[in-house]
Amino acid sequence: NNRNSDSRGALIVLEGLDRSGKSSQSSRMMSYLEGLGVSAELWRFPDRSTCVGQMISSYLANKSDLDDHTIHLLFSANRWEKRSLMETKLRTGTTLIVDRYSYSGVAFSSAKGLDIEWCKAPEMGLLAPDLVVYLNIPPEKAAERGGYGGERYEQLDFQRKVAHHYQVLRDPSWKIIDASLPIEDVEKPLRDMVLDCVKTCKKGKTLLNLWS
Ligand code: Z5A
Ligand code: MG
Repeated sequence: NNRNSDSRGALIVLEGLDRSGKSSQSSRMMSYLEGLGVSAELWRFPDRSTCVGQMISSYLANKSDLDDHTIHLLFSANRWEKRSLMETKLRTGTTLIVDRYSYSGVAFSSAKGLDIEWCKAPEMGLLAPDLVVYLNIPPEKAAERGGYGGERYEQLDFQRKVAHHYQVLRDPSWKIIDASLPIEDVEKPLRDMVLDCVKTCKKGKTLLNLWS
């Protein structure tokens, strides 16, 4: 492990619809980075291991009902409870590959009809990703993939709305990959984007806050 004290890790976020391949690509990325000797961890939101995460998990499994604003704030709180650990990891040189982040929070809640600015507000002050990769797939194609349909939100008409709201949220810095391609063809450009970002952060790119 040859990190030096002033080099930091990169905050890399994968976003995309249900079944776009975020989890598959995140874990493949971890093996790749490990092989290269890059210090990295795989994180995901929601983090279902915390108390807040358990409330979210029960909501997603349709075991509890919550007002749309309430669940939105819980998703946000679930990121806030990890913020300081996230900053420590990054500043001590660990790269974080994060499977869903604030963009999921805003895209899903605004797809339900909540005001987008209201949705963004509680995310302000969380750490801004150094790289956002959007795994782009038509909702119909994603729905054909395995395991679709178990949880709340896993319905085609709602996924179409979410896709639209991701487009509203998308900014020019996002990298877009065609996620309907075979796994290896998604992985290849993703590797290049990630390595490039890790390199830039190592050189001392400033860590910023989200939307503030
Ligand atoms: N949510 C929210 O509302 N607010 C928030 O703030 C946050 C989340 C953070 C739970 O998320 C829900 O919470 C989610 C958003 C909402 N609801 N929805 N929809 P989650 O992350 O726990 O679960 P998920 O993202 O819904 O779904 P997922 O199943 O984890 O999708 P994925 O990670 O993108 O896909 P995958 O597991 O890698 O792949 C799915 C399948 O496709 C699997 O069988 C793979 O083998 C296959 N696959 C993957 N890539 C390919 C390619 N390239 N070709 C063919 N087949 C492939
Ligand atoms: Mg997943």
